[in-house]
Order: sequence, then structure tokens, then C-alpha cells
Amino acid sequence: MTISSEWFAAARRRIPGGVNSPVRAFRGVGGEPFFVESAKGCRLHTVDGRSLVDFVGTWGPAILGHAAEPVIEAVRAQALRGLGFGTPNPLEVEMADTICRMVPSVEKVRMVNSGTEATMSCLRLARGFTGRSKILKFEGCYHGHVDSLLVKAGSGALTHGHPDSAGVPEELARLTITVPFNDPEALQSAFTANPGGFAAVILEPVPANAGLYLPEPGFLGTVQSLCRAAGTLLIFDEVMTGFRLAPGGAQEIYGIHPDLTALGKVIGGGLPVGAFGGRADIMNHLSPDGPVYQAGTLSGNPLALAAGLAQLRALEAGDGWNALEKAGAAFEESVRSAISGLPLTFQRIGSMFCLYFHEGPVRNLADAIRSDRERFARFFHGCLADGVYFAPSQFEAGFLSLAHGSGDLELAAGVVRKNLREIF
Ligand code: KE4
Repeated sequence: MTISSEWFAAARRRIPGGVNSPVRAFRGVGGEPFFVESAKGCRLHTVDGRSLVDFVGTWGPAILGHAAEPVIEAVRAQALRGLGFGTPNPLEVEMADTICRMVPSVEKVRMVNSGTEATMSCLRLARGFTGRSKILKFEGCYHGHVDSLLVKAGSGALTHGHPDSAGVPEELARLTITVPFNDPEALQSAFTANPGGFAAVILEPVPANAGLYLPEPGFLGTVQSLCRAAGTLLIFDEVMTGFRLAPGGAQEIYGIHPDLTALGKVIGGGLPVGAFGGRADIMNHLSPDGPVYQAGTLSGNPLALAAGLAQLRALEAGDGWNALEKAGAAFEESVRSAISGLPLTFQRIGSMFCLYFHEGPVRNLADAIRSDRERFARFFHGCLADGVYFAPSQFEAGFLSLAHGSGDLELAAGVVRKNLREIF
């Protein structure tokens, strides 16, 4: 019985599944989760005294690494000034100005407290602005646990085998149409079959909740063209890719300006923050200026914004994205060498990656779910036993941070090579 096991037994008595978010329960790989006592740089320190090289990074926010100095200092200083006011505060203006500067498609922005709130608010705003009810999403994309978006969803919903969650009324789910990602013909057909039009099409521009696969050349442009022709709003869910793939996120890389964007993770510096924004003429429909209601007690919380602003400033000061690309390329080279000749596919963009136990290529959900989950689980646990922590599901992406040094990456690549040799 490890100390983590004791904590997990206690957790299961009071917390459903012993976790506050399903993917943490290790159901996708078997076994029990470890409990973390502290984290610093690219490492987690468990209650069992283990130190693990962490490629999850609290699912994206820890882009500087855990407990990065500038973020800790900003939180410490702000905490002494108070944790929350429930009134406007200057940090909200600084964050709004920063987001609009870094993501030019965002002319106005509102802070919320999670990615789910961000996408949920985008949907309600799109429905209020267009007067339409139907939305379209892509199979395998995950946008948080919004009722309308828990239809063929990815991430934990996929991992646990209920991409269409119980509890979502059929009347509501019927308003959500889904098509495969990277399938322009299917998308065109969906628009044709729904002449009344959609309020919005929402997608992860780089889907990273069924592993990680990339939009094929021209696909995002096609999505945008079809939306524009139909008077449908285009929503990019950049909760994961925003401020990580580039200062302006995936939309900067692919040169597509969506009508609305959902954001989160990196802008919270590890504390609970989400945001949504876009065209001013759409955002002005939000209460108190407009008829679409949206609110949040802790939205714009000064402590969380102090953390997020410090993280963004540190990224900009050191051109963190260039360093992340270099680290990603080096890691990719090592992993590709380790998987050479094996029925595996490694896919990467910037500091996000996925090793599929599938010959590949992986272009969409249908490809991803053909991965060998049993071998993935053995790989996951083998690497964990050797001190390297990858996401506990084949249907999650891995993340590098600025704290992953060459030594850490070489160690991890060696562990990958060793465990693959034992499996194949
Ligand atoms: P949250 O509500 O969990 O803050 O964000 C939801 C969300 C929205 N959009 C995208 C693209 C996301 O990736 C997420 C959340 N990501 C997962 C990881 N795949 C969070 C991990 C978890 O559910 O515990």
C-alpha cells in the first residue's frame, strides 16, 4: 500500500471516482493515480517521494514549468493586496488589452473561470446574435462539459466511453450536428442538409482531445468559407492552443480569423481562468450592453489574472514560443529515432504532441480510436515506473514547457526507447 493508494482510498470515499476530473482516475490506462505533493519546473513530486518528468503540465497551463518564479512572485504580491473584490479592477483591463493585442481577431473579451465557461458563453452568444439554435461540432473535439457540446466529445468523455454524456436531453443534443474533422465534403453536406443554418461551427483548430492531429491544408479555410456563406459564426476553441502554439495561437499559425475565440489554461498561469472574445459587434450583444446574459462571481479575479499576466509577460520577454519549438523539434527527433520501424505514429505541433499506438497517419477521430490502447497502457505504466509521466490516456496530448531542459528530454526519450523495446 503506497501513500498515494491510501490517499486514493480516502478520496474515493468522498469524491466520485476519487477525482475532481475523470481523466485523472487512470481509467484509460488502468491502475491507480499517484498523488502530488508539489511541483517545480518540469517535475512533479509525489506523496510517495517520487520525482517525475511531467509531460502533462496540468493539461496545458504550466507552459513556463510549474511554480515559475515570475508567476509565484506576481501571485504573492497580489495576494497581499487581496484575493478578490467583486468589483472592476485594473488587472482586468490589462488582461483584456493583452489578449486583444496578442490575438487580433479578438476586439473585445470577457474573462470567465474555465474553458467550459468560455465555450458555453460563446455558444449562447452565437445563438443570441444569429437567432439560430443549431450548432455544428467535429467528432472527437472536446470543448469542456457544456451540455450542447458533450456530443461525440473527446478527452475524458472519449476515454471513459461516453462521448455522448448521459444527462443531456435528447431535445438539446438534437441541436448539435457533428461531422468528422478534415472532411470538407461531410461539412458541406451538413450545411446543405440544414438550410436554416447553424448559429455556429465550433472546433479546436488543432484537435488535441483525441490525441493530436492537424488540420489538413485548406481545411480551416473551407470551414470559414462555408460559415461566411451561411451567416454562421466560426468559433475557434483555443483553450489549449491559445498562447501556446504562438502568441496568437493556432489562428496566427493558420492565418484564419474566427468570429469568436474561447481561451483558457495558459492565461491563468495555473489558476482558474478562461476567456472568450471576438468581433466587437458580436460581443456587444452581451449583458449589460445587450440581451445575452453571461456572468461570473470570480470572473476577472485579480489573483488569477496576476498569475496569467505574469506568465504571458515571461513568454513574450523570452520569445518562449521559439524556445518551445526548438525543444519540440529536438524531442521529436529523439522520439522518431526511438519508434523507427515500429507501428507507431508521432504527431507534433510546437510544444504539443501525441504518440499514437497506430501505424498512422491519424487525421481524425476514426483513425485515433483504432490505436492499440492495451499497448499504450503498458507503455504509459512502463514510462511512469521509469520516472516519466505522460497523459494517462491515448486520447490526450502531451505538453512541453520552457522548464524541460535537454537533459530532461534526453532522459524521457531514453525511457520511451527502453519501454518500446520491452513492448514490441
Ligand atoms: P476546462 O473547463 O476543463 O477548464 O476546459 C475545457 C476545455 C475546453 N476546450 C479545450 C480545447 C480543452 O482541451 C478543454 C479541457 N482540456 C482537458 C484536457 N484534454 C482538461 C483535462 C480535464 O478534463 O481534466
